[in-house]
Amino acid sequence: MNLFIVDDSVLIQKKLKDTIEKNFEDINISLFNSSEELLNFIEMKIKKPDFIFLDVILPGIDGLKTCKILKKLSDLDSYIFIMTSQDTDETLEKAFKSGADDFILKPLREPEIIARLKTYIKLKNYIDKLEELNKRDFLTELYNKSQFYENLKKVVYEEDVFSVLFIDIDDFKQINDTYGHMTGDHILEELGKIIKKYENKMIVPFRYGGEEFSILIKKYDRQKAYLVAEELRKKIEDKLFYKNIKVTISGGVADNSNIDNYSDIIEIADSKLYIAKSNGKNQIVI
Ligand code: GH3
Ligand code: MG
Ligand code: MG
Ligand code: MG
Repeated sequence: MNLFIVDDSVLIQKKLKDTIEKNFEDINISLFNSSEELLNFIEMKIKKPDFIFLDVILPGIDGLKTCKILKKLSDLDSYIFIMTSQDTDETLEKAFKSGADDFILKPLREPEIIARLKTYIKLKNYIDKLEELNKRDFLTELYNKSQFYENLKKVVYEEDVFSVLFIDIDDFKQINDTYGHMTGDHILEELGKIIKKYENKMIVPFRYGGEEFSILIKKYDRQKAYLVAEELRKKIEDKLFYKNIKVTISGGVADNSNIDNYSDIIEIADSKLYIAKSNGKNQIVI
């Protein structure tokens, strides 16, 4: 976790840094003497602060104004502690109106800093966990459809070359009808696990819908993505699933050459999948 300290007193910076380092592991601390230094650093997007300890009286832009600026930045959701020796209702009110998450009086008291930071770290860990859960489908543990769209939109401007693979299980309705829905779910779970093994920095799979999956493959054009898809198709064809049931998949691959926007690539991959189905299933089409 990243923690930024902004104070014009080097002594206070040091004291706070020592206190935190003594009591917490895995917290990376950066020090700033002024709001300008902090804002410039944040603008460079090298590091994102999870916590900011922000002094009120500073040379140049004061802490309360800076707090307001920080809270308006959409890609920043840092927890901001306002620190001040001004023990008045007015400062307290101003601090919270500026968007501060907490208010700490100077001189700083070590047990107070530790206790408050501990609480917020716990809270942050819960929030991170919930956010991660919200991104995934609980049956297969793959990322869900909304994540597919978010990732796709990002990849469109971040990557020069990438591919999308659409996968649909063949005759899944028949599996449900023959063995029941519970067995169907079990098979989906097993198949999801096979697909999840591919998840890395370059390959990101999603549960697109019921028995449909999509996979984003960065840096690969459709010929290379086809090889990944074929390997996956064979792996599934060769596996005996729950109750020794055999399962096959069909897939369509598209890459970002000649597309105008992200929905084009979905349409192309989907149309290739349709061809794979009409050509007899258990195959990948590019
Ligand atoms: P095709 O080869 O043409 O894809 O045939 P299909 O039977 O797989 O076709 P279709 O896509 O129309 O049917 C999908 C079926 O998948 C229908 C639905 O009951 C089943 N299904 C979708 N989501 C789930 C799920 O979460 N669990 C289970 N058990 N079944 C699901
Ligand atoms: Mg000061
Ligand atoms: Mg389907
Ligand atoms: Mg199907």
